[in-house]
Amino acid sequence: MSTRGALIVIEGCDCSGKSVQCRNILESLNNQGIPAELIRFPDRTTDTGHLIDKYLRNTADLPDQVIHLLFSANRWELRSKMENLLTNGITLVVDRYSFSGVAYSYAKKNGMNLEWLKSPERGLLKPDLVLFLKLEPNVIKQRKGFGEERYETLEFQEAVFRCFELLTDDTWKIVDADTSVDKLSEILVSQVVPVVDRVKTLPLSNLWS
Ligand code: DGP
Ligand code: NA
Ligand code: NA
Repeated sequence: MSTRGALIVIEGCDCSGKSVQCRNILESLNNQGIPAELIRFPDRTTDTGHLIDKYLRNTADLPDQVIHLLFSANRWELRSKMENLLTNGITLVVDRYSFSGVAYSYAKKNGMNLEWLKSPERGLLKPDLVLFLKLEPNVIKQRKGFGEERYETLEFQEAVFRCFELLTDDTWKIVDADTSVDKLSEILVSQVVPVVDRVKTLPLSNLWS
């Protein structure tokens, strides 16, 4: 019988170390003979991704509702590719997902409610595990590169952090990210491997449905 891969999502505020950790997790899984691939949202290489990239670098402006739907569309563009990889036994390590989608938009506090914000995400694949890298916005603020893009202010990151907390469920693990890169990678990998094993014969399901 063929078995599926696991859908592993890494979430966190800006500069919480997600991208480095995603690469380390991937390398570690591959070293252990677990086939895995990296996916990152937003995917700035697609047509929607180009516009999202301009928005984030402040060279394009869009209404909050429009950018919300574009980020979501950017995830929908990859849905079938992700499903194919997973059903072919490939584990996916995903750098940000629908939780960033809802948290970053909700943090704008402009009247878009949680139900409205979640709605375009419904039907995307449900992660088997969400690893949330928890780091105080005050620590994040000191990190290299912070402040370069649209959302990177202390106040906004604090709001995003509180919005993420509203989205936690039993697939989430909150991990203290204020530790060395290697130690953190070790902790994350130790969370991922049992999940890869556990979900092998479970069906895929949809997020928030
Ligand atoms: P990153 O490349 O991971 O630093 O993400 C770029 C920025 O985009 C970061 O500030 C988080 C934000 N972001 C990621 N996904 C979404 C989303 O779906 N909606 C909104 N509004 N922002 C997002
Ligand atoms: Na960023
Ligand atoms: Na980043």
